[in-house]
Order: sequence, then C-alpha cells, then structure tokens
Amino acid sequence: MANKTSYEGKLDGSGLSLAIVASRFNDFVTEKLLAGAEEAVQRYGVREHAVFWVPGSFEIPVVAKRLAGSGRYHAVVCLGAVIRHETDHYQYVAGQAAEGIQRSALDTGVPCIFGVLTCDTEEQALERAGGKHGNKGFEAVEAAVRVANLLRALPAD
Ligand code: INI
Repeated sequence: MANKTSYEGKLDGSGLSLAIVASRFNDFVTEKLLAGAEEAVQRYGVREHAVFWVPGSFEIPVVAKRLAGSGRYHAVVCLGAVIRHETDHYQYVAGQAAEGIQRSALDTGVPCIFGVLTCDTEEQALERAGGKHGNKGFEAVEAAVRVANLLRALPAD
C-alpha cells in the first residue's frame, strides 16, 4: 500500500502535565480510582500532575473545562463513581457528567478523559476500581497520555 501513514500516541508521559479532577461522592471507590491513576502516572513517567477534588460527578465538567482551558495541562483526567439508587437521579448525574466532560474537551481542544464509573451496584464499581475488572483510573491516565501525545504528533492543519 503506497503512502500509508499511521499515528498512535506513545505511552510516554515525560513531556506531559496532567490535571486529575476527582469526585468525593462515593469516595470509597474514587480514592481507589485515584490510586490507580497515580500508579499510571508513575508507570508512564508523567512529568507533573495536580489533583482537584469536587463534591460530586455533576461538578466535574465546570472544573475540567476551566483546567483544560488554562493552557497549563496537556490533558484532564476525570474520575468519579455514579452508582444507581432507587430514584432516577443517577441518570441525570451520569449523563451530565459524560456530556460536560466531552464538551470540555471539544470546546478547548484538550483531551478530557472520562474515568467516571456508571454502575448498578457498589460491588460492580469496586470491581472496576482495582478489582477483577482492573482499575479504570489507571486506564484513564493511559488514555490521557496516548491522546495528548497523539495530538502533539498530528501534522499541522
Ligand atoms: N454524585 C456522584 O458522583 N455519584 C453518585 O452516585 C451520585 N448520586 O447517586 O447521587 C452523585 N450525586 C451528587 C451530584 O454529583 C452532585 O454533587 C449534587 O447533585 C450537587 O450538584
């Protein structure tokens, strides 16, 4: 095949500054997501990172957008745990968190990574926060590093 070019961001954080926005709500889960995220920060040699706590996942986007637009960070990693209860509150919180995080990325051009668990039970959330389904905080930092490096490597317009 002639003239094929392929791009993929490297898992090398040495040139990167990351912001991590973490939600206090369900912090028996989000503390574990943050531990996984910080393990990945170490593993991939991220140059520097800062952690910003917000009360709940609904509040993640307003802080993520401000950080993404600040010019200080190459990516913003958003960590939260939305767990379904009896009411439909869950749907609003999860939907607005997802939409707001993506909007923060698209409005600023800085990747804002969706590390927000949306689960039916506490058990399912813990399984994804260092349990049998891995740690989505770790994976969120991997995604941040890859996408930040990909954006830096893309050819100019
Ligand atoms: N916030 C979460 O991060 N996870 C949840 O499961 C949750 N539930 O279920 O209510 C939750 N609610 C709080 C919400 O994020 C806001 O902090 C609150 O509504 C104030 O704006």
